[in-house]
Amino acid sequence: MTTTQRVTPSSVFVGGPFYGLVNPETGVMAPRDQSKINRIIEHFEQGGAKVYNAHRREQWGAQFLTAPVCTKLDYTEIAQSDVFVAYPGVPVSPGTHVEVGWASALGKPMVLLLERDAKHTFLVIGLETVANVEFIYFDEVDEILEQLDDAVHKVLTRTGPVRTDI
Ligand code: 5HM
Repeated sequence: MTTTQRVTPSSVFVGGPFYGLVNPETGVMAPRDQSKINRIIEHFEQGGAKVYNAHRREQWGAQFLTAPVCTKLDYTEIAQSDVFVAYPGVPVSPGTHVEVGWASALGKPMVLLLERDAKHTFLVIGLETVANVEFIYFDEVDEILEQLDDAVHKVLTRTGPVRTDI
């Protein structure tokens, strides 16, 4: 009997809504919003991967870097990562959409986490035609974690766009 070994990443970039979620009164993201990102980070770190993430790096809003510094860092870290995993966001995260564009153009394997029954822009939903991407639709973060390793395995073992029939 042959068993298929799951392929796991050595490094992951985790993106998602940030600036719009920082509460001006506390200066940081709400605990529930932090947790949505943190649980994804922890999942990969428990699997032994190096995780790049701006939210934690910038202490959830308490230690924002300057725009030029974080832009260059994020681009470099995405380029260095085996896989890009992100919440494009509801409401939409402008910075994450920029990152999705970079990751696509860099040919980076991607897993995008999409709120079920919400509106997502056509250029994200249509990414399968030009990128190696898996979508995970969710209501709760637990649902993401159940599917994440399979989705990552799929993108790491596939080359090129998912759909070539269009
Ligand atoms: O536009 P928004 O802040 O939601 O963009 C979030 C994405 O931009 C994150 O995935 C993060 O990697 C990056 N970002 C960052 O690195 C965003 C901000 C604030 O806009 C920041 N550092 N200070």
